[in-house]
Amino acid sequence: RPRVLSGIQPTAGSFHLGNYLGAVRQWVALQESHDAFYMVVDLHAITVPQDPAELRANTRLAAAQLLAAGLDPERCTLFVQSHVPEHAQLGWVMNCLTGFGEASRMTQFKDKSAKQGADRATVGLFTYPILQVADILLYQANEVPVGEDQRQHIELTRDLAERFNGRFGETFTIPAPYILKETAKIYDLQDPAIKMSKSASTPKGLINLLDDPKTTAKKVKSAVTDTDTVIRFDPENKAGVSNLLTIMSVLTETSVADLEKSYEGKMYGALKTDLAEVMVDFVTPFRTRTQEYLDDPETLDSVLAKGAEKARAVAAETLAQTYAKVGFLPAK
Ligand code: AQP
Repeated sequence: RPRVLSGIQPTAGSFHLGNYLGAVRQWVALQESHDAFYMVVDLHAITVPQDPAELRANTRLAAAQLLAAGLDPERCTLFVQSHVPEHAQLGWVMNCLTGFGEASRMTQFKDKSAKQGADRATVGLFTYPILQVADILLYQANEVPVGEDQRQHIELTRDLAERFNGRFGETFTIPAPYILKETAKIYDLQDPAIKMSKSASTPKGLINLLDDPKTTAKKVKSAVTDTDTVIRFDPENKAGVSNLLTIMSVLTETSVADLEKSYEGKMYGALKTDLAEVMVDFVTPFRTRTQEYLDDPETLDSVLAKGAEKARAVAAETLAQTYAKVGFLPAK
């Protein structure tokens, strides 16, 4: 079975709809066909300041949401990044293989550091894509299911894997991004020109899966559309409506073409009302399931402990090979 690896940050508490449709939904599907490794990336979370107690709680919350979304610890390996020290260890080797200019070209860092102010951005935030390279290469992943915003980081991973293999001999699998075109980028409901994101979106533009379902319905109903009236998929000219159609299409497993047909002659309000209902039907059981996992932290922690053990077995082997290739003297 080909291997997949991906991660999600525990920073915001609730996952948002972009995280779910762009990434987590694919993770659930891929555990059936792939040898799947999924992790809560707490090392990445501290690239921006975190309250320790909140970080701990959000790490469990992220794991609970992944299980609620359908990850099955019998079918995939689910773990917390900091439980596997090899991530930081391989991260260092990858740091030493990356050019400063090469790292400086990462657009996510440029965007995020511009928002924070250059003086407040940490070196950790700057090297975060390089830690991500290590995350992926440690597991010899063939594919990495992510949203479009991560494409550049997967490219960097491929470059560094090829560089290492070229310099030290065949060591790492070259991974490919696994990005589904339809859901690669879910847009902000209030500003469909930008991606839905925990940091850039306004509360009204961001659907948090753990929001009260009434709030979710309200946000859907007040989504920005356009002054036209036709319900048609046309991302360039009708970004808001197209975003709603994408979300509806995925959640109801109906093609966009069929949706366009069924909404022929209808107003935007009809689509929004239906989507609000679909969203409520989706988030209500998701919230309940998440809470059930949170109510049983012992079981949750033991799932994560088993996951870390399975992950470490793979990660340790890759790290040992890497250290040997680099020329580190083995510890006796
Ligand atoms: N709007 C989106 N559409 C599709 N996929 C998305 N992802 C995030 N936003 C969208 C994907 O979600 C996965 C987990 O992301 P993360 O943990 O790295 O979170 P993030 O990218 O930091 O989430 P945000 O909201 O985008 O955070 P900020 O505001 O900090 O940039 C990834 O696979 C990502 O592609």
